Amino acid sequence: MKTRKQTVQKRRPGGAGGETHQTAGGEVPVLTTQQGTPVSDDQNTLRVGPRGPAALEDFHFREKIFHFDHERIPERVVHARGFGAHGFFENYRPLADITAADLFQRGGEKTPAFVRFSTVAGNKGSADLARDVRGFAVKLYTKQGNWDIVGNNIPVFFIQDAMKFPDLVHAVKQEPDRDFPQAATAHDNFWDFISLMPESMHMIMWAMSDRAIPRSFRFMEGFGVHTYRLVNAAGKSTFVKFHWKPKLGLQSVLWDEAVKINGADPDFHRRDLWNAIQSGSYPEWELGLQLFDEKFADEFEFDVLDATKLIPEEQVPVRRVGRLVLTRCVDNFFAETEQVAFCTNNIVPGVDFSNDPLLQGRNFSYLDTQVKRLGGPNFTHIPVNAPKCPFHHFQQDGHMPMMNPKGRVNYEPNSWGGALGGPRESPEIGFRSFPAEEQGPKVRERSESFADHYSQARQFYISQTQVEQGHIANALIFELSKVERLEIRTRLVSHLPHIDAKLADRVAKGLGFRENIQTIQAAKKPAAHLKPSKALSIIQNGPASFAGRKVGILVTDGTDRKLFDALRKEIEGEGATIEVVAPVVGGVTASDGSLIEAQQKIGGGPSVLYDAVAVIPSGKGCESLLKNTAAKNFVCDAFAHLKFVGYVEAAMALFEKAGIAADLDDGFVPLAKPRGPATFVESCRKLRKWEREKTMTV
Ligand code: HDE
Repeated sequence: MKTRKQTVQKRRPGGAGGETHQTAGGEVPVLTTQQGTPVSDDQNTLRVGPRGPAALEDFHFREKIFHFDHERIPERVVHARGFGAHGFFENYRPLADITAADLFQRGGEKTPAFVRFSTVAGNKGSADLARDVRGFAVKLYTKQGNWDIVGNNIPVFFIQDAMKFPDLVHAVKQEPDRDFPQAATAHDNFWDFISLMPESMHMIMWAMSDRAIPRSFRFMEGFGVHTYRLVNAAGKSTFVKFHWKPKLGLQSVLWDEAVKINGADPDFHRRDLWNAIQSGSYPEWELGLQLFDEKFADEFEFDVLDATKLIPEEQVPVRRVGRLVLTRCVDNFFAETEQVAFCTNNIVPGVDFSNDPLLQGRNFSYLDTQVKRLGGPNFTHIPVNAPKCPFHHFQQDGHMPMMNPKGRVNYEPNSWGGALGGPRESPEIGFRSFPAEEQGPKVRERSESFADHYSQARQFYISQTQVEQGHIANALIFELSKVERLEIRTRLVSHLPHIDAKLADRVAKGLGFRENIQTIQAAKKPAAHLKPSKALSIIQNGPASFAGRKVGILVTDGTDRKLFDALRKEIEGEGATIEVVAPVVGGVTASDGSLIEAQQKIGGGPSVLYDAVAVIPSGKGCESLLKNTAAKNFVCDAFAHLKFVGYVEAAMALFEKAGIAADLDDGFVPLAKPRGPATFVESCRKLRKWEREKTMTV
């Protein structure tokens, strides 16, 4: 958009009706229509007399309203709620022996990237902490074209064949007659469908685990899910599964926290990513490759083309080959995050597909959906979607092309010669599909090698700590308690004995079943010999430090300034941040008369927003908190959510009033002691006082 800078006469600030007029001048550009015509008055439509009918010739009004009427585009069918950022991928060292992909040829080379995280089921305006899979879609603008790795934060999927995707999505989203529930799997249609799809059981274990309620996008893994191929210059193919490993380790929230965060800050994940990038703490992941050959694929006890299965890291280690760093928020959410179009079919020379039937179906779906969403075939002209390398082709016209080919020639072969003739194919560097031998009858048939639906679900479950197993059981009980039809609850629970007998009993008990569980017939007898894999647990892959986390410090007038400063220094020294929570957002007067600025009023900054909290009121200040419900909830929730709490003696009155004083454990760290703040931060590295959970029922 062109702006005009010209000085215009200042007008009185208010119009005849008292409306506000703000005018251009100096550095302030003149408002224009889309055609560039300067606008004199943006407050009033053109009328016949100040109280008369509107005039149709008011082109400025009509253009403004017409454009507004067309502001919305269809939101994504799934993954509608998302948040994106720019960054780069840096390749550690050349991988030419494995792949010809240009971005992997040189060590230290940086490739621009755009990443969009998302939830799956919720609509665009839904809350961030829904229990859901998170999308982890990466667009790499390589020198040989755009490569999209459109993955999730869970390495397996619900279904084995793309044919079932519309059914899965219909079942999970709002029920069609009532249009609720929003962004929730806890309803009849979802569990009805799932209970009839034994292949989804492995994914269900993941979706009911804390993986589905991550604390931050920064603390979750990403997975390409399908088996892909990497192909080197000599044409040798290696199978690969892609992983993104977060530098800050894994972390999730508790379900009760998730529920409360959704109310306190429905934008919790977006705000977290935005703040991290804006403050220069750039989120980072390492790209990991699980590489294996045909021989391994043949010998592995599951089919590597089955997206409901993973390959344990103990069997094929993850080789870390580079890092992805997010360094820049978008300038405009709609232009970039909303309009970015990921397509699994966007691959580059050196990368290729496998025959995974889910992947093959996705290769059609993504391209197709972008045309619907973005309004035509020229969505690749939108800057966030356009390659950053040179590109030349003869595709033209359609809705709103921004760069039709120049010159007379728009076809080939042609005889115009040289540059006049336009681009031509390149057998040397052009993309070639790996010449896999394919043969067989044309059938609609699921391979028998896809028939084991429970063994890896069991492996996932037994790889979890006791705490995590408890969370899976509780999630199933919660979700199924929301299912109205008893036969759906019963059918779902009848799958669980194949995964773990104790889990099945626990869920049945939690649902108040009066009859014994009838185990459902399995297509293939589950294998019990698979060993636990530590890599599948969150708690066993936590952070080494408290860096990147946030502490909420509850203060009042009279708070000890020295202690506050010492605490802040210790927390910031660890690479974590603080937020000051006070009775009023204007802040408090500390013990030495200085002002401690606050970022939150207590009710606006509940403890669910923080990884740990410190409660450091003065004696008198604490008295004023005793009748404050938000203050009581602050400490009560911090206790219930197993947080580490730093405190001063004066806070005991509040703990007393909140009913937790008698239950304090060593997760409550006295700050006034020598090394108090240091001890508190050291404790926080463990993230949660998990032992406390045993003393509570959920
Ligand atoms: Fe998607 N998926 N999907 N999906 N998916 C979409 O594409 C689809 C699947 C994933 O931030 C849609 O642009 C089919 C697996 C992400 O823009 C749509 C099947 C995985 C995103 C679509 C799957 C994903 C999408 C909706 C089964 C993990 C968000 C809007 C065969 C590996 C990308 C859009 C973004 C989005 C189709 C299954 C990840 C409709 C048919 C498995 C991260 O095209």
